[in-house]
Amino acid sequence: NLRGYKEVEKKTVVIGGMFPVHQRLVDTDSNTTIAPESSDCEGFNFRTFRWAQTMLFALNEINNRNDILPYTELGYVIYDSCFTISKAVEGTLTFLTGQDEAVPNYRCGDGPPLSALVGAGSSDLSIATARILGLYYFPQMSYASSCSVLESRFQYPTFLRTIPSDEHQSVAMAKLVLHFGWTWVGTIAAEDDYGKYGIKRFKEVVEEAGVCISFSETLPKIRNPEAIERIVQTVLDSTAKIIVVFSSDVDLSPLVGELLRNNVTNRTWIASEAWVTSAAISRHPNILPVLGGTIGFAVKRAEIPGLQEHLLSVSPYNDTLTEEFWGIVFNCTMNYKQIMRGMRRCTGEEMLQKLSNTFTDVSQLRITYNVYKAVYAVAYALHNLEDCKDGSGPFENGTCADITKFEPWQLMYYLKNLRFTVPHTGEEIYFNNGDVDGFYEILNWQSDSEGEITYNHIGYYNSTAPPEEKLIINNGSIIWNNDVLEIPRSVCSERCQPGTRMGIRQGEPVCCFDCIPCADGEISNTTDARGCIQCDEDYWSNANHDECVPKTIEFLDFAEPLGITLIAISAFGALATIVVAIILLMHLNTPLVNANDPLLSFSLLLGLVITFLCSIVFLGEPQMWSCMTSQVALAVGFALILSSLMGKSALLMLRARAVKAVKSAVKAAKAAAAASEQSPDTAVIAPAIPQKNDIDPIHPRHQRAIMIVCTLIQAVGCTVWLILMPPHPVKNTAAQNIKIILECDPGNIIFICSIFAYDILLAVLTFAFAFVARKLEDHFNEGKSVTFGMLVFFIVWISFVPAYLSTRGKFMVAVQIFAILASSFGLLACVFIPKCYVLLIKPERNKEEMLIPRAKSRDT
Ligand code: TCR
Repeated sequence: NLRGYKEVEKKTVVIGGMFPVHQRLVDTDSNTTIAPESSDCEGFNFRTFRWAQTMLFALNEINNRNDILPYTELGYVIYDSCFTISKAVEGTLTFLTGQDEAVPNYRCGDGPPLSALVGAGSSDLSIATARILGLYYFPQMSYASSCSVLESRFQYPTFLRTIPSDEHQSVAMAKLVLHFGWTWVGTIAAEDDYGKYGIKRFKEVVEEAGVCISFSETLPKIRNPEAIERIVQTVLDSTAKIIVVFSSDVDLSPLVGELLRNNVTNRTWIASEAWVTSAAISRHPNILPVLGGTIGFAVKRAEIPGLQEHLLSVSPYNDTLTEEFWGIVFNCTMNYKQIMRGMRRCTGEEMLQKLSNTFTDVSQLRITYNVYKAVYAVAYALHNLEDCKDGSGPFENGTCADITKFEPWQLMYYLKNLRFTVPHTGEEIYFNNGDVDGFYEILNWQSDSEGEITYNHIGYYNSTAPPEEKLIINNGSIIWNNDVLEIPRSVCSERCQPGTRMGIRQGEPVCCFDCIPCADGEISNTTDARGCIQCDEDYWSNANHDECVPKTIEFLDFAEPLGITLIAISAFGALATIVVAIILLMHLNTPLVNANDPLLSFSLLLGLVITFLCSIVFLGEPQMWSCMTSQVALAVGFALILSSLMGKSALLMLRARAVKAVKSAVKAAKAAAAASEQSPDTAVIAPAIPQKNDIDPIHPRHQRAIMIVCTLIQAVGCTVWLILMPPHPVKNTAAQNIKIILECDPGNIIFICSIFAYDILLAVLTFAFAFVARKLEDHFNEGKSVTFGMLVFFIVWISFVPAYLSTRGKFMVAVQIFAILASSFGLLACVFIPKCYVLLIKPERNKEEMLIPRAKSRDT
């Protein structure tokens, strides 16, 4: 422990200091057979030793000034906390009690009053010491303990610090991550309060903003190569390109070594304040490919005039620490035991100036500056305390504290209400509930011409600024890892483009997702859409699924090739029918035309014309009128055709039966005649030979009545249908996704079914009649041709059903028209071609004789 206060005529006040000059305790066997001793420390740290020397420098400066504490000399006691809690606690107790063997709550002798403890370095140490010091309401002024838990004045009532709380730094880091749009980061924290609380707060803020943490690792405090290897493996395995490290340089160093060994490049490291300007990290040989491009937060930097001279002037004879320092720097010793063992002896004349060493490097005075500020804060508080005029003092009855014997809480009062400007830098310091404002410089690790790392200033974070101005970064001045200029990306899954939606992966963070294409009829028009939107009824998704496009409207148009063909065919059909009608008209008085009621032939032809023409009405965009006419015209047309045919075949059937009867009667008469010839005495009653009326049992009048009644029934049915539930055009959006099919809705399914069922009934009856008459040889075989025509009709409509059901959209209409045309053509051809053949080509057959039964009956 360094001690330096001399009893001069001036009053003396002692300031305590605690610095982690060594890095760790020497490993000792835990052996309880001998009395345990306080462990020794090892791992001399030049950086923290500079902090300790800065305290001495500041005290010197203050003691030499006449404006601060003119009547008081500042003494000091400095302890080495060795980065360990036990040493820090030990030092605190020693400091409080003044005993090397610390006895709590007891202080021997009347030494100069103790004022405050500057320090304890890292947060866990300060937390431990602050608890003890808090018991006595003893002020503690920390320069590096930034952990946010130390904000609590309830738990640490006398803790103050010149370093901003990590609350600010964690938020700043989170803002930085969000600023660059990274959503997939890894975190590494030291296994102490600094790392744990710092990362915890960082995670809270980023996760709230939707960033995911790829991995969270903890750096071991004590040597643990396996754990370090595991961390490196995690870093390598992870797809996160951004890694946030909250740790002191001492704890991070082993990991950096391992990263170098594994050549882990292509990552961007986000540094916390404790290692961002650490030479122990950045001066690793070949560090650039691994840690180049690192971005970190650093507290304010300052130039402290005279400090470098002070540092260079340390002499090995000052105290044990300087002696050890000297030995390490110059690789020599002053310990005679070691000299005996052959170590080089230090001359004391070695030149510090010649070395470039972290200790003498004053380019990054950040924590060092905090130490400087801390010492000044205590000094100014003491100054104010000394300066107090009795009667106007802050304490009871306006009393003041006495600088020679004041209570710690009295100094605490002055520290709390302190406001002063730091010499040389002009920065104004005050404590807001023990804390200072959060201000960080943002540094970027770039390489200089010699390949050494330089810390380039790229922006700053100011916690007191309005929200949007807190983080100011000059993106352009950043050089990323591998000398890349564009911002690295770190996402678990690439964004989902429009047309897809984010699909969660079970058991993985929300930032990791699959992009699932939207289903047909659904779209997403933003990136990273959570779900797809169903298109409206008349719309459908486009091929990319990023827009709803109107469905194409479909109907069988006149103008398209299929439509034209159908029109042509039906026109041809209608024309052919008319031609047939003309031929019949021209031969109106011939036996063939007259054999069966010619009027029925013409009504049949009229029906055919109607059906041929109505198929045209099926084409085109369905309208109210076209829907109504097409179906009705078809139904009535067929009714007309079928009832005409039925009228015809009814006659044929009856005639066939009559002919049969005549034949058998003639036969019987002949037999009777023969019998009477053989035995004339036997009276044989010859059966009566049938008369004309028997052979031609129905009059054309009846036939026409059949035709008219049957058609009328259909016409009435259709009229009722049209009045009650008329067919109407509809948009069919359900049948096909991408199209709206314009079609006719029958209005009422029962009506349309019964109307066509009626047609079917007529057809069946006609067929039955004709079938019975098919063998009638006379009559130009009309029975046969009607039978045949009806068969064609059935075949067409039976095959229509599956064809119709298996087509979609406008082709249904086409199928329907084909069926209409085919059946009409079938009937036209079967019924009328034989007739025309005879009329035009074989007129000689057009004789009465062809009507054998009639001729016969006339003969009789
Ligand atoms: N606060 C850390 C310790 C620490 C430190 C440093 C240690 C800080 N900065 C620089 C060594 C060097 C910031 C803590 O534990 O609170």
